[in-house]
Amino acid sequence: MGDAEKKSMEKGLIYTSLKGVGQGVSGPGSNLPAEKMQWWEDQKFGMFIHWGLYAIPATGEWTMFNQKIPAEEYAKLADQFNPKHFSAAEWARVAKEAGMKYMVMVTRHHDGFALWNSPASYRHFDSWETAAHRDFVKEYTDACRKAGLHVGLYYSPLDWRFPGYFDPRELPDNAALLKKQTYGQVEELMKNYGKIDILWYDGGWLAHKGSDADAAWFWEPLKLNAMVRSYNPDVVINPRSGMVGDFQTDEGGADVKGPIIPFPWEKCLNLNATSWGYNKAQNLMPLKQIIDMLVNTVDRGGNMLLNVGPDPDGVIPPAHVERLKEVGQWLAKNGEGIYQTRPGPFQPVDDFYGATYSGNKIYIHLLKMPAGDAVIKLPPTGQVITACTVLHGEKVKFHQDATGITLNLATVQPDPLVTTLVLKVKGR
Ligand code: FHN
Repeated sequence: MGDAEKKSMEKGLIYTSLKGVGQGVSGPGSNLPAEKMQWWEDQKFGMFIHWGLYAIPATGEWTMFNQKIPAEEYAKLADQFNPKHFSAAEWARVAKEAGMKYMVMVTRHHDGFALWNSPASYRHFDSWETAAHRDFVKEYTDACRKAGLHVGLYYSPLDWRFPGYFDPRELPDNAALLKKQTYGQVEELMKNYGKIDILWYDGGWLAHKGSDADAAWFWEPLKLNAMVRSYNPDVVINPRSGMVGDFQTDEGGADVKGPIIPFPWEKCLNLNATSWGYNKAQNLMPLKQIIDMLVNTVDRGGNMLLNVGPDPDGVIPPAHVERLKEVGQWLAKNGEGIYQTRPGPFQPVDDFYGATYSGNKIYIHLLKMPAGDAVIKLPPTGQVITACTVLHGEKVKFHQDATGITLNLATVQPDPLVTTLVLKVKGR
C-alpha cells in the first residue's frame, strides 16, 4: 500500500481523534434535519461494493497509482472489461441473505472509469462506450429497488487522469475540466437513475493532501450538493465532498471502542482486508470479528458498511458469499436487538458488552460471558425492569436496586458469537 493510499485512509478514523468530524462547509438546507435521518439510522447494516477495471489486475483499486501506470496504458483494461456473469440481482440477493438493508456501489473510483452511460465522462471512459456496452449503475439501482434495499451511489471526484488534480493552482484549465466532469457526472447519477437514498463521495481531497474540507474552495460543495438535492432532496450525503456530512465516517478495520457517539456515523470496512477492490491476495475477516464489529458499532449509534470486491466477471468470491451468509444467520436470530434500535441506555464496556433499546425493550449484547461467578452488574437506570430473558430463549434471574441491575447468567447457554439478552421495561 503506497504512502498516498495510507495517508488517505487516516482521514477516516474518528472518535479516537475525532478528526474531520463536522469539518467542512455548510449552509441553509445543506444538511438533513434529524427526522430525515431516522430511516438511515434504522438500517444499521449495508453492503459496500468496489468493482471496476482494477478487478482485472486483481491488485486492488489503487493499482493505477501504486504501479504508476500511465492513463493511456491503464485505459486499455476497458477493452478487456466485459463481464459475462455480472448479476446485480445476485449482489442484492447476497446482501439480503447477509441481513443488509442498503447498498452503496462504487460508480466511479479514482481511476476515472465510469460504470454507467456517461456523456459527461472525460474521453468517454465508461462501460457504455467500451467493450461491455452496459450501464451497470442502471442494472444495480433497478436490482436494489426490486430487492427492497435502499440505494446508495459512491462517486470519486478525484480522477488520476487529470494532472490538474495534483496541482489545481498551477494547472487551472485542466483542473477546471476535472471539476466540469464531476458536476456533469454527479448530475447524471442524480437525474437518470430514479430516487437515490445515499450519496457517498470519496476523494475530495486535492493532490492526496489535506482534508476534504480543505478542498471546498475548489469543489464548491454547497453548489454541487444544492444541485444534488434539486433532484434528490432527501438524499443522505456523507462528509467527503468538503461539505459537512449528514453522517460521519470511521474507515478501516480498527476495533470500535469507547462511549456512545452522539451523532449519526458509519463504520466502513473490508471483508477482505487486503484491499477494497478485488485482490488475488485474500485475507477474509473472521465471522466473530464481523459480528463483534457490527454489535460494537450499533451499540455506539453507528451503521456498518461492509465491503465486497467482485472479480472481473462481477462475481462476489464464493468464500465471501458464504461468510456473509453466516452473518445473516446470526442476524436472523438476533436482528430484533439491532434494526430500528438506538444505542443505550447503558454505555458500552469495551470488549465486554453494549446495549440498544427499542419500545419497552433493552437489548444487552454480550461479546463474551462474564468470568468467574457468571454475574453481570449493569449500572442503575431510571427504568423499572420487569423481566429478563435470553432473546427468544430462557428466563434470566435478575435483581434491581438503587446500585443497578444484577443479572445471573449461570444458566445461560451463550451464543458462540454474541449473546443477546432482553430486559423488559415497565410502562413503555
Ligand atoms: O482511496 C479510497 C479507497 O480506495 C477506498 O475507496 C476507501 C473506501 O472508503 N476510501 C478511500 C480511502 O480513504
